Amino acid sequence: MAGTRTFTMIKPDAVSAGNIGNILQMINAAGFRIVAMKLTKLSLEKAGEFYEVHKERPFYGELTEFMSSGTIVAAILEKDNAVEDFRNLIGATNPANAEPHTIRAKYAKSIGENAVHGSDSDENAAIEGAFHFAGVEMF
Ligand code: 3AN
Repeated sequence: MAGTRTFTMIKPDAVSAGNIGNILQMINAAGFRIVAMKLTKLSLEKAGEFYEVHKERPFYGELTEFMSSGTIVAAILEKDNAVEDFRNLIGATNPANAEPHTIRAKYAKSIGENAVHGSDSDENAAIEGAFHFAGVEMF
């Protein structure tokens, strides 16, 4: 059975462009409940840890530098079929390929600076949520 929670980050490009409110509005309108949320900033080391799975990819350095370049909003979201439904809401990694109604089509700048993160599996959703939040911060 598909899980009910996913993890997201509103990335530095979308925060600095003033799009936190617009993106949260789309998340709420799509029926997600906010379980945990905070404005935070990753150090280069922490960004490296978060994206450890991409360590061998050519864009790893660019990705971790970008993700530690400014504040982000981290959040845990709840809804039936959360991981898949949220991936559909955010759209393709490359905003040029994202469906027009998606968050990335509206707010992402490029494949690297693509406005939002969304977990790719129930297992990673749990790991990523626990990376940013203690149990007492989840409601
Ligand atoms: P998604 O975020 O759609 O799950 P992944 O997991 O393939 O995509 O990549 C993680 C992050 O790495 C992306 N959100 C994006 O910021 C960055 N990224 C992916 N592919 C590239 C690329 N070709 N060049 C630069 N950055 C990339």
